Amino acid sequence: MRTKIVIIGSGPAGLLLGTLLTRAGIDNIILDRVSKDYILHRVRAGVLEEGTVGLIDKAGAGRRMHAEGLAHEGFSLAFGGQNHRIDLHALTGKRVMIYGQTELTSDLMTVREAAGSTTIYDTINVKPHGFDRSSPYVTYEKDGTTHRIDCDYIAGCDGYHGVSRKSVPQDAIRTFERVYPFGWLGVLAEVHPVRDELIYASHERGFALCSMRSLTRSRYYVQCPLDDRIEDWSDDRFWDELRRRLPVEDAQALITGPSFEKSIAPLRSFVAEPMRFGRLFLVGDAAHIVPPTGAKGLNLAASDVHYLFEGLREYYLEKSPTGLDAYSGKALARVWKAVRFSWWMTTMLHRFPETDAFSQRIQEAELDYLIQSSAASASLSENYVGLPY
Ligand code: RFL
Ligand code: PHB
Repeated sequence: MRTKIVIIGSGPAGLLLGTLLTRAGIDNIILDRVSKDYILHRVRAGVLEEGTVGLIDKAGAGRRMHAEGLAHEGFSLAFGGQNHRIDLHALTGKRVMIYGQTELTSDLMTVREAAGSTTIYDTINVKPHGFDRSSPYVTYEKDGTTHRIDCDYIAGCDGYHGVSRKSVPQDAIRTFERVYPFGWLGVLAEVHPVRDELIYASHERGFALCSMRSLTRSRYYVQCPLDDRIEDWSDDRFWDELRRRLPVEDAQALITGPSFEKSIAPLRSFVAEPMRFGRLFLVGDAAHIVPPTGAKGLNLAASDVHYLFEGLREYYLEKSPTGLDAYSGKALARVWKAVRFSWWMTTMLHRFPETDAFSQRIQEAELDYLIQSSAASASLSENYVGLPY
């Protein structure tokens, strides 16, 4: 088999890249190691930047998102028992879109299938080869047979645990990492969200986040110790803990119900440099991870896709390698700013095991400064809605 681009990974990065390429007439094949159904049930991100929304539109997959997604113009920072609204729209002229990653993935799959592009699920042992030479190819096993796809380029969109980054020689790659000493316990429940907008709450018992997927489905998180197990968290325990961390008005308004998804995610910052190795490009979580506090992971995957798609389009339609040569530098410049922002939001809003009285006061002063100073609120907002591409 031969195609122009083999995309490893059918998460948001791989699907968005594949859909944009197909629309531009550049053929591509996506390989994933899990099933379509598994991908569609992985509950993750919920907040899309305008740039991400624009790319989804460009891929022709935005119709349902615009009909069912919720455009938010602000969010609440809760601390000291009070809510403080950050007016994103007044401070930046921009909004964010609340739309679940699972819905987005489903929309992209539908558009891809309608266009007749190939996605191969349930593959084993996917391996990129020869990307340091002019004739790269990818091998994989399926139904007991080994297959080979020859291509011009390989896009490694296979997430943090994928094979692409691991295939690069150790001396060609540099990595940077920070692991945080806590996780997020998240639940989904079919209940009306406590407020119309998200609440990011800093509390002495730990961070909490009230998010949503729709007007009838809420997504809530509480900071928890890394060694906590899901079995230790009954729904009642979760709701009690969430209530304790919210301002009284929200705790009283909180509607609870049975959770239908519950999981614990560790928090980490990670960057691999560079993001290009000959004819292999790393895209999205394959190259970088951010803690979810800034809502940046999926949005960074989208901005990487933007730079790579433009580079590939220029290469095939204008015969120019300039965009591809600039990919790693451009993507990393934006990645590091989001890594900084996500680290800062995480540091400001969570309780760290080592937090002493001094650090505690510094956190309080920072939050107070943030809501008192319009310059500080504007800086937060500009990063939250997404820096320009
Ligand atoms: P994905 O989504 O991990 O997809 C990678 C795909 O590659 C496949 N794969 C392989 N395929 C073949 N061979 C192999 N060896 C393979 N290894 C892996 C996998 O099966 C999978 O299908 O990466 P991608 O596409 O880069 O997308 C990244 C986003 O999923 C991620 O950054 C976000 O979910 C992060 N995130 C958030 N991002 C936001 O922008 N806004 C948010 O509000 C937000 N909230 C979150 C989040 C992540 C969370 N968790 C669970 C860490 C909230 C949470 C709780
Ligand atoms: C979510 O809705 O899952 C979500 C929202 C905002 C974040 C992280 C996760 O910062």
